[in-house]
Amino acid sequence: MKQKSFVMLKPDAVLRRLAGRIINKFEERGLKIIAAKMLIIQRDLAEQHYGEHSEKPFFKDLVDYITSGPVLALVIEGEECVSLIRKMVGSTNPKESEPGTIRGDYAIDTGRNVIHASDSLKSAKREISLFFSDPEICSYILPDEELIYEEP
Ligand code: IDP
Ligand code: MG
Repeated sequence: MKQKSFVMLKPDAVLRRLAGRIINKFEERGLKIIAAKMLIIQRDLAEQHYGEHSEKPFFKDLVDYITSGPVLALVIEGEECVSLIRKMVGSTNPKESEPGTIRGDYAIDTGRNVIHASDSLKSAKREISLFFSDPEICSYILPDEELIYEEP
């Protein structure tokens, strides 16, 4: 089933000039970028986005981190892409991420783990609507979809 996921390159990824390399991994996999936006997240949006963690001891540090510089927010589309992208991203703690995953290649500390990706279809819908309006999401067909999918 075709799904949309919310992906965000965190400030460390942008400041370390890793955005191109990370986006490249999604494109090479065959996934489709259907929205993109660079922004400096305001505190209230960060607190909403990470609302499920509001009682955790790391919450303030997490909000400080995510608001510390520009992020690149993306909506990515593809078959079963929510779980597929989570696998590409790797474990929350990059020390446990496999090499070849994004965190396994580019990160060491949990508090500087370079990327966010939705953990379920429900989270994806909520997160996409926090960051993007409907007209900002582009619906289009890639010319080579039959080379990626048996039944595009
Ligand atoms: P996820 O990003 O892999 O979905 P979550 O558990 O949803 O991981 O946590 C959200 C973010 O909060 C993580 O990506 C990481 O930046 C930060 N975080 C999670 N656990 C810790 C921690 O124990 N210490 C510091 N930061 C943490
Ligand atoms: Mg999460």
